[in-house]
Amino acid sequence: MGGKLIVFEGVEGGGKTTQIELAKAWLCSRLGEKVPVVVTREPGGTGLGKKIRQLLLEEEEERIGDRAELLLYAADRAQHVSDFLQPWLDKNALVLCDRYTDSTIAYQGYGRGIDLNLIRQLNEIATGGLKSDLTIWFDVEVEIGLSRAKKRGASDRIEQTEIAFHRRVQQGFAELAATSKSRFVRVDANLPVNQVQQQIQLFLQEFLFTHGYSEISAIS
Ligand code: T5A
Repeated sequence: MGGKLIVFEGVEGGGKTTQIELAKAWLCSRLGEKVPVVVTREPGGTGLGKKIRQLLLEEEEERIGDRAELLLYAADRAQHVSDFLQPWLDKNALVLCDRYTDSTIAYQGYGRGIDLNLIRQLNEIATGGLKSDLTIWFDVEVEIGLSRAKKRGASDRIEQTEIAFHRRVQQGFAELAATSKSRFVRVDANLPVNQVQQQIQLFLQEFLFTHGYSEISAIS
């Protein structure tokens, strides 16, 4: 069957971190121990990645230039693919990943204005061509997402960027969803946690069925 990469994407505060854990628990309850289910994130899914994450998100006196930022995300991803994602996929795991290549298109491309083709090439280099099998897009209004993130605690470097930037990022995800319909699904992330969770479970149920996991579990 091979492992599968399921990515959670969207603007700040959409609820990805909350829902990825709920999705893991639900998948484990459906699949038992026969299929490993692992959770990871970008940036920061490896030891090197944790150091890169710190560089990217902590507020420093020296401003990180847009291209330097792009390359740091790419370095994090290259390490993540080779040391975490691919090894788990080779073990036939379901890998749930908080952000992946589409975040770079949306944030560094639509948000910062870096050429989209250049980013696609860089994504290709960093991933060696590894693509998500399913991308769940958390479509939340920018203001709602930012206020949730703010309530949670101190904002990081990117959350502090002006609102127009976050609107461009949102536009990026909307365009990606419209042009990559075969792997993108949209959840209405403005809704309460349990309703977002229900939408995700329906998509995951369909995904498991389509990819032959129904033979492993009690999925009907
Ligand atoms: N980035 C990343 C790039 O610019 N380029 C890239 O290539 C990549 C990979 C990562 C930053 O890096 C940028 C994007 C980001 O700015 P991060 O800390 O991982 O930083 O940021 P996020 O992924 O945005 O994580 P957040 O924690 O901010 O948002 P989440 O995970 O979407 O939301 P979550 O679950 O933490 O929820 C936030 C708060 O809202 C509550 C939660 O309890 C929590 O308090 N909440 C809800 N409240 C009401 N209703 C709901 N439905 C709720 N769901 C959650």
